[in-house]
Amino acid sequence: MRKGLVVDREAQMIGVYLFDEDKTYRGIPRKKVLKKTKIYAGDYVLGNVVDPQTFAIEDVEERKNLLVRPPVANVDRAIIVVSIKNPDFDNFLLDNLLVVYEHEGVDPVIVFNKIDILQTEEEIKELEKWFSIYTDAGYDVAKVSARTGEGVDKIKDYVKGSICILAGPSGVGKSSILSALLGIELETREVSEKTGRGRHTTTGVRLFKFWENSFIGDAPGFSKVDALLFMDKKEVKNYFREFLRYTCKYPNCTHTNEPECGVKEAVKKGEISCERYKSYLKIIKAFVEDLEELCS
Ligand SMILES: Nc1nc2c(ncn2[C@@H]2O[C@H](COP(=O)(O)OP(=O)(O)OP(=O)(O)O)[C@@H](O)[C@H]2O)c(=O)[nH]1
Ligand SMILES: [Mg+2]
Ligand SMILES: [Zn+2]
Repeated sequence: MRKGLVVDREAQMIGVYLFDEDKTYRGIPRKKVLKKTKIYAGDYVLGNVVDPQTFAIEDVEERKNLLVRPPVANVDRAIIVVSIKNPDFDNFLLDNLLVVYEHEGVDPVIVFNKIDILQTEEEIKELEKWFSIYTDAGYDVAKVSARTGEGVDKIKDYVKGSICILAGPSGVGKSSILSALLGIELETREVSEKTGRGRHTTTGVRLFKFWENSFIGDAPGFSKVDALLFMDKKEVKNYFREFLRYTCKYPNCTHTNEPECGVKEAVKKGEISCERYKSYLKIIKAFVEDLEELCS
């Protein structure tokens, strides 16, 4: 049997890419396959070419992971696109997303798009503030404009040799970045003047071949993500990267009201940002008595 990658998945359509032929077939799953599992973009499938357009899918390989939004399997990296303005930056949404991706074993990269529309000193300061916060937390962060092309080249390096998806709120420019990367026009839409967000134009999932062994997928945006739908409260602390640098008196410390907590000490010293720490507390719905004092 031959191995292919599902690169197109929309409604009844399954596109299977065969590496050795550099060609995409229409995949038709055998009944026994459908009984076993659904088929997602990013799935590695085994089967045979049965005519010049058709690949009969006999089996689906075990997945490394399966993301829910977008529904893509075997994702190595996520490019999380956000903007400071139009739509406004939502750090709580970003922090939830980061936790979810770390939990799924996906390596996230943060891209601030639309830097071309930042004009006032205040807006630029805002960008620099969040840039430092996420860099200090241990993430790769890029400043980009899909419109002018600034910074787009840097993203190319992230995609190399991986299955990579663009994720983030609606209207931040995910499809525009993908168009800029690929040098083709994809469907984009205007951000609603009233709400700063808009209707989702991207439907279904498609992975575009970028280089040898590199695929990148676009997905519809969203306005809310709740990390607790993906894991237990107790696990969340493991997915705030910067927390892992510190040790606490109690190994199962939740970094809330325990004594001699290394994370809280780091917050107090300014080594961990209060914004990130507050997001953590908000995700796990915890209340810390001396928060004001820590973050003064
Ligand atoms: N000024 C400016 N506008 C941008 C930039 N990138 C995208 N836009 C505009 O922002 C709007 C939304 O862009 P999309 O690429 O459709 O955003 P998206 O994240 O794919 O949105 P969804 O598919 O709804 O999640 C469009 O009007 C784009 O032209 C940018 O770097 N600068
Ligand atoms: Mg889009
Ligand atoms: Zn602690």
